[in-house]
Amino acid sequence: MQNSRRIILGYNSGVAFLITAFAAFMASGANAAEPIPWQMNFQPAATPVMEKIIDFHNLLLTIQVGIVVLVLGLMLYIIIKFNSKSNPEPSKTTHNTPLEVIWTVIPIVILIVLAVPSMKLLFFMDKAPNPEMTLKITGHQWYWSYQYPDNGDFEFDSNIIPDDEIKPGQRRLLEVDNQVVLPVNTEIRLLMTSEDVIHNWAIPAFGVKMDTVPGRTNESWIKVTKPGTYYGQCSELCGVNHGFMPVAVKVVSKDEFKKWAAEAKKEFAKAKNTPVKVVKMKSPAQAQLR
Ligand SMILES: [Cu+2]
Repeated sequence: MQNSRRIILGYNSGVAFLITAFAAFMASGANAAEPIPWQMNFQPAATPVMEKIIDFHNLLLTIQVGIVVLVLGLMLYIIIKFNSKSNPEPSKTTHNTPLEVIWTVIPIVILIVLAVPSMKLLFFMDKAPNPEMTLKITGHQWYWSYQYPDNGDFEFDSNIIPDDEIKPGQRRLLEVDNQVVLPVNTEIRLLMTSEDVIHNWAIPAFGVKMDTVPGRTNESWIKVTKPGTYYGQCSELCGVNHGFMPVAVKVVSKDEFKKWAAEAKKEFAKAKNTPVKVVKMKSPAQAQLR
């Protein structure tokens, strides 16, 4: 994608931009679960919720395009047919009852057509009917901690990998020291809260973006259908390091998850009493703030 950016800067032509944008749009479907340069569409869905969100988005888009085309067509028709040259003597009509009924009823019908699937989706996203396990997520300034109450009740912190420790191939600002590991094809209840201010646990490929509020537990759910590593970020302004508390979830087979959980329980039991690691990010924005 670096090349395409250079094309645009080099030729600075609208056509090159359109070609690049289209290429990025087509390429965005092939990527796993992270933002890519020039991405024009959603990240590919990894959960039933995100699949439904994308379907609903496409429905909205279809209706919107229909409305735009209809209104544009009517305007062109009026401009051509009723301009002062072709229609020198305008009609003096001020009311047309059937027309007024139609232009009131059609928008109502459109709103109902939108409201029904929208509510259905909201209820579907709300809760997992039969969760097989729970993951508890706590937001902190500025890292996440995760607890596995059904798999040995261990807990660990997940901190960003700062720029000076990032290894080749790792994603800057998205990689963490301890990834959340979860089993594939499992209905997982997510319980979220915060220790200090409001954060927001969000992963685009999962269709989850939920506030973590101090003193309150919010619930969401996921059922990841494809193994892989999925990235997200805190999505609620939570202070100076808001941009530096990414979410990284590694989804593995059920067997691999069991093995990982057994090991993690031992590993994180030892780490329980160690002080919280404070990660210092050196970004231009922070340098200015100091
Ligand atoms: Cu935050």
